[in-house]
Amino acid sequence: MQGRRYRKCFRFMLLCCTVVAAWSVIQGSRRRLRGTDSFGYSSLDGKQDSVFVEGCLDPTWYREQLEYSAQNATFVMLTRNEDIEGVLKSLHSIERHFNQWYQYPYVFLNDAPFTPEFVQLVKTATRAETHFGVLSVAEWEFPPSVREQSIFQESIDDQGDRGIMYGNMESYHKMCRFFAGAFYQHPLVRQYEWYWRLEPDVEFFCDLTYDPFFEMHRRGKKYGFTVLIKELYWTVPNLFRFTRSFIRQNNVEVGNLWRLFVQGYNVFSDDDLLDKLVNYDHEIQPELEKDDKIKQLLVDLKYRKSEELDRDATRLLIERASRKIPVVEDKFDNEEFNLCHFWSNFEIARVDLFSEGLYAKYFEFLEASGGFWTERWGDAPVHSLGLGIVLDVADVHYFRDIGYQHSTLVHCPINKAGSQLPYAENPAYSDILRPRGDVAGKLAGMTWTAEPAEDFGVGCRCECPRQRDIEDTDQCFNLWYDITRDA
Ligand SMILES: Nc1nc2c(ncn2[C@@H]2O[C@H](COP(=O)(O)OP(=O)(O)OP(=O)(O)O)[C@@H](O)[C@H]2O)c(=O)[nH]1
Ligand SMILES: *[C@@H]1O[C@H](CO)[C@@H](O)[C@H](O)[C@H]1NC(C)=O
Ligand SMILES: [Mg+2]
Repeated sequence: MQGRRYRKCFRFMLLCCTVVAAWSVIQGSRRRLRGTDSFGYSSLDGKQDSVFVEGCLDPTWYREQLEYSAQNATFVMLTRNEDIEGVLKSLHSIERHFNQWYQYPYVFLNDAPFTPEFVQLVKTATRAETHFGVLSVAEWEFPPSVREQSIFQESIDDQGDRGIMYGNMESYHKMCRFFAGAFYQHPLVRQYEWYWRLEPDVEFFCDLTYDPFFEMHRRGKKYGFTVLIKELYWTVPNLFRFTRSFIRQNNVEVGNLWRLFVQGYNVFSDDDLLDKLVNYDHEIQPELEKDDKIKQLLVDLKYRKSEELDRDATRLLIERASRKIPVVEDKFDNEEFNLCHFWSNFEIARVDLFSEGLYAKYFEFLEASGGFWTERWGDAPVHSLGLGIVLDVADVHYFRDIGYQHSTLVHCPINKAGSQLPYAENPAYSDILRPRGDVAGKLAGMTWTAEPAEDFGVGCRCECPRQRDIEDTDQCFNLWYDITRDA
């Protein structure tokens, strides 16, 4: 008897130790994943942009504030009937982490009619208003003048042969072209002032207890993002060439956000010749040294006899006179696209930013160039270059507090210490958030906070996957950091 009890107790202790050990390994590797050199440990707040709310608020209290007003805003998702599972997953995540408290409507768009089952399943996943739209042929298909050319199909097949990601999928080209242009003109989208773009199979990791549309409105922001990454070069080889032509032909003065998307070659703004000869920083010093010698030689020529002249400098002068201007293939007007772009599967933005004015004109120009089918221009780099044209840095907001995953990329912030509140479900929503027998639903209802909270954190009740944050893995983020520091 005694022995068995002892063994039982021992086994229990062993179990406890294992759990504790596993927990510390998890915590340790999480630390390593976001090492102290990680952006996660520093504030990114600056004059241009800062996190709207660090940590949690009580949404009921927030909505009762006098200055608060619900915005003329909607979620929008383009999707297919067969994506229903991923659609429900995204809906469940956004309802659980945000929309149970705010109930913004949804617009679902599709190039084919939604089935009654799709509509019915979506309606069981939210109490908010839902709209379902079918795209017209003009909105979805390339124009007949393009489709009827044999080069159209050949061009798309060729992109497949060259191994360009999604290059040989005609539907993917249509999708990108749609999101780049027609999306904003769609009557269901145009009935709103703001949209939040969603995709099937995305996940949110933190609670958003305030209203992002209202905060954007109140602070005069126009575009919000969560992920900034580099595009694959071979999807957009000529996008920047056409973008620069658009700028030149229309005498456009670009916004100061432009700097986020280009590598500039204007090294010597006060010396035309040097500027042509030098493209990269490491070339500056040697070129300046040569230039000094040549300048001195030109002075000496006037006052000295030829045998007194610096032979070395004479050689340099002759060399320069016969030197070709070094050409950088993708350089236009002294600039090159650095391939950085806001990842457009998540966007919170004003509809009129894209539906009107210069961006709409820019899209028409790109459409006429044929690049949506001769190449595989993504809507994301098109949006970003367009935004670079029309916006300043201060018009853009980084939703750093929104933990988000699409495909394999993750951004998930550290929780803000001292500003965490217990999760309180909207009682009217319990049946929607916890469908019977659904494990995900049960998990979503849990109230514990697994993440440690830290002073420099920004998140509210985030439960992050153990994966390196995109903030720390893509160099475009360094650029955002630098740009929001100054100017
Ligand atoms: N109705 C419809 N929707 C589409 C079609 N192609 C893509 N979409 C939707 O457009 C959005 C983006 O398409 P995805 O295929 O997910 O593209 P992606 O996000 O770049 O690629 P993944 O990394 O594979 O997710 C998703 O919301 C899709 O559901 C299509 O042919 N018809
Ligand atoms: C919402 O905004 C759209 C676009 O500006 C406008 O047409 C519509 O009347 C607005 N709706 C409400 C309820 O204010
Ligand atoms: Mg996707």
